[in-house]
Amino acid sequence: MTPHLHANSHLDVHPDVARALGTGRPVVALESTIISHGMPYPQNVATARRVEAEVRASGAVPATIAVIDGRLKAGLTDAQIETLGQGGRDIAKVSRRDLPFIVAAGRSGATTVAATMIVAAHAGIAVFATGGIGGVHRGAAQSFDVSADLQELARTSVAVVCAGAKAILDLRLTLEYLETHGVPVIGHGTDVLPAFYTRDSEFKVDQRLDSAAEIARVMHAKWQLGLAGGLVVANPIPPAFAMPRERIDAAIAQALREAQAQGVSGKESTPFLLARVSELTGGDSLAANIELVLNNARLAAAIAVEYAHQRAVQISETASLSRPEP
Ligand code: PSU
Ligand code: MN
Repeated sequence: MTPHLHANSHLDVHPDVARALGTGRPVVALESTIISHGMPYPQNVATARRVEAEVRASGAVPATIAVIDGRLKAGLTDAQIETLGQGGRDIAKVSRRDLPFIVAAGRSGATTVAATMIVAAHAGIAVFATGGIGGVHRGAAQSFDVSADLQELARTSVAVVCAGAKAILDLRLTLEYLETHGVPVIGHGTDVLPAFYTRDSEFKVDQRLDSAAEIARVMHAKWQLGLAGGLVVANPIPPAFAMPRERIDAAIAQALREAQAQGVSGKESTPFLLARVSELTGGDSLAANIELVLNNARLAAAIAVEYAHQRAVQISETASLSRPEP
């Protein structure tokens, strides 16, 4: 029988990231579909670099994740980020089902939340920051369009810090799906699920937690209980950058009508809607998008710092308990 090669034989962990992980220091994973498909060039590349800098300034090491020439990467070079940003929607958008094709063909691709969680978990990274997660699309009862991000949250043990989900999705059904699959949804300083450009929606989160330390304790508790799978940490956009609800709602309604008229479906659906909503709202939505990602990077770094600290304390307490009496 051929011995199975572990996923790590396909994985390159950047030396800075490997050093941090090896010494128990905090690391934050970052996705790359947001770079290639989520924002226009060159703002996408500038944002990716600012997000990495923000993670560093907050005391953690950033690991931007993608597939480059068939290799899973945890931590990219500036040149690799530039390539993903310039390529834009010509770059393959890689979710769970796409990973084997891209790796087998030695191609490059930008990882979605789902694929980024997979690579982060293989690398041993517990915290991940992004803008918005995928979810249950409006009209999913007919289209069956449910993002693979949700199934990944159900199975892969990574905490995903986001600004909630865009209202291009059915937020109520997205929360129902997460509940069914046992994925905790935490509101950071909020009782309701933020809707990306706006700080709130009409839907309650499972639990409001106001500090990174409390969030890290819930992560430890979940995984120590043997409850594999992710957590959603929903962090509202800073008030100064939140957008008027009516403006966003009108743009979303128009984008959805256009998508239906043009028969856009499958993996094209989310990038199409994101691009149309940002065109229809002009530069304001891009500015808001950038600010909420930076805000999520700061919170994710704070959570990663607390998570690493709590783990170090637990390890030293366990060691002193098992030490024989003098
Ligand atoms: N939502 C956003 N911005 C994004 C995405 C979603 O507000 O950039 C991207 C993320 O990479 C997410 C993916 O994982 O779209 C979901 O795509 P799909 O719905 O096809 O699973
Ligand atoms: Mn989909």
